[in-house]
Amino acid sequence: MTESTPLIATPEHSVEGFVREYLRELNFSQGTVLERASVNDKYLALARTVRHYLMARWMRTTADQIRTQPKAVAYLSAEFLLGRQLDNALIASDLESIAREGLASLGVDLDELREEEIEPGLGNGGLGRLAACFIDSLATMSVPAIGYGIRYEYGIFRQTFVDGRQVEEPDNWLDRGSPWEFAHPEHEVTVSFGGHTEKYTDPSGRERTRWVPGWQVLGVPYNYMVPGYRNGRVNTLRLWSARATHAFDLKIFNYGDYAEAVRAQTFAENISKVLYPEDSTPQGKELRLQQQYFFVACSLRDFIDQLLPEGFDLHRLPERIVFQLNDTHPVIAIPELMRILVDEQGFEWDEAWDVTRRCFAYTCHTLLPEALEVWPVELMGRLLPRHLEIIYRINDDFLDEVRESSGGDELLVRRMSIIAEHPERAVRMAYLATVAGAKVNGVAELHSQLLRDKVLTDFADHFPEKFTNVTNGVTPRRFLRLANPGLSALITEAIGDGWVTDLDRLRELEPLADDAEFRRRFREVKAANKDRLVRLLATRDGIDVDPGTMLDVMVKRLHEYKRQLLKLLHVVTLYDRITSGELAVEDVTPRTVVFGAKAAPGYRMAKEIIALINHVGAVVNAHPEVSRVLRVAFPANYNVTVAETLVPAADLSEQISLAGKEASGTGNMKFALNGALTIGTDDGANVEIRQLVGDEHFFLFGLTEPEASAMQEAGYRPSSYYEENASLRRAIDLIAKGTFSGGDPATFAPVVSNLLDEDRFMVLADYQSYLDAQERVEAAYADPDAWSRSAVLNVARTGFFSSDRSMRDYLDRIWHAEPLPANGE
Ligand code: B1N
Repeated sequence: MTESTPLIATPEHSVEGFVREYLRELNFSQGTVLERASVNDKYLALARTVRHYLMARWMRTTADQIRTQPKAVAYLSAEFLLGRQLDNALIASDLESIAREGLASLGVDLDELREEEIEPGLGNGGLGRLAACFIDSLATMSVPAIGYGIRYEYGIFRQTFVDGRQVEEPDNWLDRGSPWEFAHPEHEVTVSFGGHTEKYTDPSGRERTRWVPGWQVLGVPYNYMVPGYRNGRVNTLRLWSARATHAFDLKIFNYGDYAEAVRAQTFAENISKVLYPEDSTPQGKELRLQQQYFFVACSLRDFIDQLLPEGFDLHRLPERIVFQLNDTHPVIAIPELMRILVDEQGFEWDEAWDVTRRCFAYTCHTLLPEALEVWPVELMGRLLPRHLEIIYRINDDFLDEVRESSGGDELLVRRMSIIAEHPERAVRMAYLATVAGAKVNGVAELHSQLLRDKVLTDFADHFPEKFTNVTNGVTPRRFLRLANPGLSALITEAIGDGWVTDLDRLRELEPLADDAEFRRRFREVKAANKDRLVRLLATRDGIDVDPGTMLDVMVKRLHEYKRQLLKLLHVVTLYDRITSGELAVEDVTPRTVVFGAKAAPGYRMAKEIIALINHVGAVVNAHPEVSRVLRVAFPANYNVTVAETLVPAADLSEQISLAGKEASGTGNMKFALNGALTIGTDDGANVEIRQLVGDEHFFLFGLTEPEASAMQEAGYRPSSYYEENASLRRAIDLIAKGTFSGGDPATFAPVVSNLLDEDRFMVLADYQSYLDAQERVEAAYADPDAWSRSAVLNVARTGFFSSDRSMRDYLDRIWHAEPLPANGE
């Protein structure tokens, strides 16, 4: 056997072959028979069967990479929000109809088994989902790539509501078995923490440093298949799980302290126990820094020891790898590579720096100052003493360079220091990434511009060639082909199926926007998608939705900057106008406003806003008049699986962040691709969506970023809007006087005073403009033909937002790597 032709038993791609394989799995892996199998047994057997079909492609892809030693991309991310695996594996391997037919012949319903899968929720929101889209695209484009992350035992919490308030429950996603992963304890890696450093003289007389760690843990890799779409390729996602070292507990066992040994084990295994549930506002917790170092240390070791040939000259590392840093979470990989090269491999500092600088690139995902990670020097020094020394040295060298190029501008030097002095000494991870990274990119045009102009200004002046943009994208496989089979079939009938891997081809639909018959069928698909959503919300949440209403959807993490409150003020205003008699129900376009949002458990205001939405919803939905034309639906525990049914059903997509705050957004792209129209501000990727679809097919409102900044500088006074706008005043007064809290004004007083006294994200300033835009929405929706024409044009013109295009941009602008030759299917 040679590396390039691994010997794999591949099951036959036919209904009979599938059934044979399935029964073997049910009998021999699940240890049961069809007659007695639970739904979970049947699901697990199905997952394993599908896995078999991907195995040969996986092994072949891996063997090709080892044989040809191409430059590879390692995507380092603390989050991969994968969503369910079964559906995606079925479409990637072209097994859907075979599986459906085969199972049916055994009296088993494929759809019932699909529902059995608990999605791996190993991410918070957009950033984690982006990582999942990117590895899907890399596999589909045959790019040699590996995803590295953490196998959290508990993913993002399960959200429930008690009296309308969010309650979090642990997400025990591994409980019922995890058929998609392959543990490789034999490839465990040791990771060190704590201790101190010491100087010594090596045999050649050189002064060197070594790290004497205080404690260690093991990282066990778990491999996941990342199937390309029908291209014969399967890449790898490698997630690390923490274990106690054998030596550690052995020593304690020998002292006879069994309980202490078990405690130590728990301590070590805590590292990969739980995903931090914060989106955009990381808390500087010690365990979080442990997680970050744990997974990047494992990943670098793994790449160097497992994926490079033995004896590889690490001076040439940049020819073989680029580590893409998904935000600052993996940035500690930079001093880790320096440590490996200098302390372990005996490189001179400058040689090591030269290699390191060319191995990393950094993606920034935010503009919010509070979201930029900093680690207190005290903590870093205690947990990673050698890394702190290395960071100091990098900083010293860099600041010398700044001093020299600026003619000794000490103010500039202080501003650019990787070490902040106030409010405490701390390492600014974004600065470290910018100094060390070969490239720095933002995630949408506007965001990249603001990054240069406002957040990393001094760095953009110092390293203008480093800065670039790559606009985010989403995978058309999951978010169109799989989530929207009706629209997919309609598109394929019209233009063929090439769009699934070449989304620009959606342009060919443009002429059909003027074809009345096509529009009629498009509306039929939308109606069927709405029915599907109505069934889901009825069975999953007991929520009753009228599919005849306009579906107005706002789903994303709950954050003040995203402004769920602005949407809610619109709802309250409609309620007020109808109940006061100002508006007759006959004159209102019936709509269902759908919210989906999780709040970080420690984010008080976000949780108050969730409660307020639920309380307003309860009053609106119970009102005999109002509820004829307006309803609020807030299904708990919004996740990738829910998105797959919700997005294709939406008519209106709410993308209403304050301009300059949402780095990109990716939900906005999913909705547009599925034919929802957007009501949105000039923010993040909305800007590019509007440019592509055209002003007439997008409902723009609100301040622009320069206007909002100018207003903040001049001294923004939210109460002046309250005083001057009667409709706004009435809406806020309704909340303030307790209309939605059983008459108790105290319940939502914190939300009200936050709006009136501070309103950091200028909800009140944009209120009137938002209401006006909603009136334009109503007018447009009244003409179904014109609306569906706009919707079709949204689909036809947003192929740009495929994550395949994002990957091409990264390859051209940042990675300079090449796809492997296709592996014909
Ligand atoms: O990343 C997405 C963007 O589309 C969104 O606009 C952006 O808000 C999101 C700390 C984050 N930025 N920062 C985070 C997540 C978890 C965490 O612990 C920060 N997420 C984003 C993809 O580019």
